[in-house]
Amino acid sequence: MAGRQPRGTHEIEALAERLERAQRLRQEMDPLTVEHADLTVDEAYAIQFALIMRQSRRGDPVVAMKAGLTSKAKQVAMGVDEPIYGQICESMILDDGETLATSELIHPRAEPEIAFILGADLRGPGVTPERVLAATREVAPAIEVIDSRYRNFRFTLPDVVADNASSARVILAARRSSPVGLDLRLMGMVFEKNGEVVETGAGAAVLDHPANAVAWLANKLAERGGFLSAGSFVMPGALSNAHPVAPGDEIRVTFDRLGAVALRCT
Ligand code: 0L1
Ligand code: MG
Repeated sequence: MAGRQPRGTHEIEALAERLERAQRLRQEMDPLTVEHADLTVDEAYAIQFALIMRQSRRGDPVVAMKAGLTSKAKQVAMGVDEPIYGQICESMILDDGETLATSELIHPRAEPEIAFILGADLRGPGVTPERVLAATREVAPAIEVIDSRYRNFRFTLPDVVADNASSARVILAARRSSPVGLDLRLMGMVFEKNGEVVETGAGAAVLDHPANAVAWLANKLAERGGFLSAGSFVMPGALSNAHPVAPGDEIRVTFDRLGAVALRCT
């Protein structure tokens, strides 16, 4: 950052507008860092917040949060050692059984997650995984549909942060379970695409325990004065790779003891 002032509101808004336009027109764009190689992660979060503020002003409020890049595989692929976060607006949520209209997105991919539904606020700093579990009312099988606005899903860390961590759609199973008595670290998962097993995994793929990802998120949000609120939910990150989805595809994710969640694509 030495040698220049942080980007001002005008430039942050202009960059958010570019991302918003790509999303609205379903058109891939070049990563922001092609033109702005010195974009910092802090500035990228400012762009993300500007993007989400535009959405909220149009009557689409933030109802949940996500952590991304929480698995070793994704961190190694991106060359980073810290997760990122993004925000989930009301319009991004699909009900259990609802179909995904892939024509609304650019190049969607589905990934398996365990959603945490909070019964109490989580305010950092100092949130521990134990506090996360105590504040969690229920957990549910979930699928996140990610959709980078960047060409060929290629980007640097600031790019993906600005692009709201590739958030696109989220589907939670109607069936919910209390986390009490469950070992989410050892929770086994089978991910099927069109009846074929394409991935298997366990909860430990997510920062060693998905509650670690929720704790990280609560503590990270505290840096900007934010927190995770009771009644909202958190997507802590994927247990495996994401897989592209196209019209006609059916995704099914089954967890030991938690049950299954399915997604049909048109
Ligand atoms: O939810 C995620 O882990 C996605 C984070 C962004 C990276 C990607 O689009 O794969
Ligand atoms: Mg995810």
